[in-house]
Amino acid sequence: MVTLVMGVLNVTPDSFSDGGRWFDHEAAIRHGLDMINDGADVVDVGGESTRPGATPVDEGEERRRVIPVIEALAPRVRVSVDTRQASVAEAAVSAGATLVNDVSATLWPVAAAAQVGWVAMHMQGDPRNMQAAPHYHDVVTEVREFLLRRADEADTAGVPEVWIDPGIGFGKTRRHNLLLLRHLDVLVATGRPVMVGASRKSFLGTIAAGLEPGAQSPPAPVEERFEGSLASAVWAMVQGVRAVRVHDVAATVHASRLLGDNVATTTAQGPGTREGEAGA
Ligand code: PMM
Repeated sequence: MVTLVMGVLNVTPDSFSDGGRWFDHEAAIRHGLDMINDGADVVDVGGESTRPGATPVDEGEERRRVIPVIEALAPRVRVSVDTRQASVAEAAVSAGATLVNDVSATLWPVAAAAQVGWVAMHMQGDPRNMQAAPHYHDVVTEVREFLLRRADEADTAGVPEVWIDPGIGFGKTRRHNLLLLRHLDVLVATGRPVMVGASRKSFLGTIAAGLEPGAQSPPAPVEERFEGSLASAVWAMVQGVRAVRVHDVAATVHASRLLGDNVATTTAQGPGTREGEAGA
């Protein structure tokens, strides 16, 4: 199965990964169209930065940022709205979004009322304080239990499509992030469709910079996190994750098609078959 690729479109002045670049509506729409050309299955439009330490945005301002962009892109591609605010999610659905990507994992009633999909993401704390001192006894089990509880509530409320996402970087140390990535199979085994977003996150910068775990030196800048982002996405695809949320759409779509075709070929011909290698 080909993993879906969700392209990130932050219409914000301050996101860690691309803050300010797509803040102007015209530029945001152009970037969305580029991601569609690059093969994005979904474009995720967000108007509030959730980077560590970010302060919340007024709901009216958040709506002003995202709605014109959603209206322009929704006729061309599936659009999700990345928000923690019910009123923003409702307005986004009216503008054409069919998926509520919810880092607060609280908006399932909105998705149920509008009969659209919902992504429940795990976060410990909130963006203002989440990286202060993340703590778990067993991060994989705790994240799994939390997501399953929320997903069950969404089912009961009648949400037609429920995704779970471990929330890489949201109240997690580098070790927590790496454990969650290593054990993605635990989430996949729940039978729920799993989404993962590791793209350009800070822990990849610490690895790119060759830092020891817990070192206080600054991580490598986002421009140096591409390899780690693509490697994480490919790993997630191999584990059976159904969607990856990424900034570098073209490369990730390429990888997804490669793996999807490869799996289809081995399944059709049986494992170990080398026939047709020189062919199409
Ligand atoms: N990460 C960010 C924002 N929204 N949504 C989901 N479902 N999963 C994520 O990992 C996620 C998200 C933060 O990253 P950004 O600033 O690059 O958008």
